[in-house]
Amino acid sequence: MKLYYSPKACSLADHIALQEAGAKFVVERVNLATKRTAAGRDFNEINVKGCVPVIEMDDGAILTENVAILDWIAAQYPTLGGSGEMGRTRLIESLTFISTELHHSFRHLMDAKGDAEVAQAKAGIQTRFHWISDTFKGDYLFGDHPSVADCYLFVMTLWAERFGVNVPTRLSSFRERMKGREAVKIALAVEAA
Ligand SMILES: N[C@@H](CCC(=O)N[C@@H](CS)C(=O)NCC(=O)O)C(=O)O
Repeated sequence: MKLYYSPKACSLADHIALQEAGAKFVVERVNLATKRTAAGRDFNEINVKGCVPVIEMDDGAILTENVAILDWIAAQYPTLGGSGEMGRTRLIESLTFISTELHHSFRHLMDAKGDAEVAQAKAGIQTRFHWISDTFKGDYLFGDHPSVADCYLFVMTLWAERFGVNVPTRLSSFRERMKGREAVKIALAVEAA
């Protein structure tokens, strides 16, 4: 299995989740500006949408979209899923919120022009971080161990740090807790290399 990624992009969530799972996989870096992979392939031929993450299965099948990839990883490695009777549904609920509300809101911030637009975009992101922080069931979204949704949320909190967006204390503690995890350290080191 191969994960196509771009350093510190949203694909870091999938990278961390695969590390947390102990999955057997390789990674290949994508230059999103040139749409070339490290091996020199045209990335648009791998994913016509031109964006990471992409998982290439051993049989050549291609899987795209964070929500689908992270849900697939949780299905293979159930300790990374949601817990309880509604576990899968709660997981999809969190993944969808992170994708469509948080991840998407960062696009508004990146596109914002002028102080007023930047302040408005940051306020929108902060509101969404507050909403999701109120759903925590413990140190992580679903209790005392991380799920694939925590991996995705962690990347959003890293982006918050990078773009100067304040997050609630529960989420800054979560960010530091995640940074201390071996899987996170490995994924970050691989992407920094
Ligand atoms: N709908 C996709 C969006 C993924 C996405 O936004 N990827 C960004 C990096 S975080 C990307 O590859 N953008 C293409 C580009 O910058 O050219 C998903 O949720 O997986």
